[in-house]
Amino acid sequence: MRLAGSASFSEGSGAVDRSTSCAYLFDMIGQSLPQPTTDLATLRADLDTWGYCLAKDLLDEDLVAAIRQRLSDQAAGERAAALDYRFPADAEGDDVNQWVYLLHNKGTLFHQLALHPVARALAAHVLGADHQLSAIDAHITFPDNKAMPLHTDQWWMPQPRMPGERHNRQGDLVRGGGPFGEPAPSTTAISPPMVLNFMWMISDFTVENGATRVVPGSHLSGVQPTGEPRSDEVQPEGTAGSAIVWDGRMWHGSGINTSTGPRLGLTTFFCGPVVRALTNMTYATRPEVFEGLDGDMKRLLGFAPWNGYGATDDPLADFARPGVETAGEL
Ligand SMILES: O=C(O)CCC(=O)C(=O)O
Repeated sequence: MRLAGSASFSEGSGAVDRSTSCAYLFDMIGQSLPQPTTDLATLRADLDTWGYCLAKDLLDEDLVAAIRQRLSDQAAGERAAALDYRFPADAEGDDVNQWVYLLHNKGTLFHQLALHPVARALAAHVLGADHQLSAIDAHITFPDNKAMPLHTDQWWMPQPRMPGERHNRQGDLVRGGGPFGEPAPSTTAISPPMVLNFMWMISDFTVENGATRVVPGSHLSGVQPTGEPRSDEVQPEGTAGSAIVWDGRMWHGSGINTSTGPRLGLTTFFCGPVVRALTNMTYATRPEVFEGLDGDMKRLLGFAPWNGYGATDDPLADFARPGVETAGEL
């Protein structure tokens, strides 16, 4: 594994401003940054300490090859049919990369990723035993792309406030609207993680092909990045079939692909059961796909009420019912 920008950390020479950076953690904890591992206890500890972890060798070669083929075919098919999604340059700063959404509709082999025991164990560790899928999408970074601005995945989470202070109105928060600050740990209470991004490496992730950039320890800062690149970013590399996993508060963004081929990332993005999912799973799941889902996958997609939330007519039912099956005007 190579870490872009790691020189600033390892030199310990003041290359990074220790009053504002999470670099101080190296001195305080005396640990190295997360390394790829298959040990679940280490993965959990890395998530807690650094805000991300590197889960090694989760999928065997044949499964990775099958997923890569299905994803590549789907991406090419969507592009040929002019259904491919690229963000407008003024929205995400990049209009080269392709996003392939709602992968659970596009091949049952993708369901294995959402149901994978390590993914579920880490989702449970961060979010609790009950969690849902917020998205199951691929992010394919192509050569000549732009770096994604640093961001967190829960910019919409209100900051804690002391009694008497004006509270943050959740519905008024805007993406990219701060509060901004430095990634050093907060000295006051911060919000918990509400989402977990489990980014599967369907091809090798390298510095050259735009591996995800992260700012270690930034999940404890309680603030948002401005989007600008930073000297304390690192860019962990990993092999296909592995995953980089991060806490929703972590500062991160995809990298620049200077290689000659695409980087295939696939996120099974988990959220707590009262968080609105990024993609509208219950509306978007195709009927023939729904028919083939088992209970666990239905629960992950949000078809099951959670303590009454997400119910249709019966809060205690195992699964919500579509409108056509509920009572209308009588
Ligand atoms: O594709 C990547 O490396 C990062 C994607 C990302 O930032 C996100 O899903 O929030």
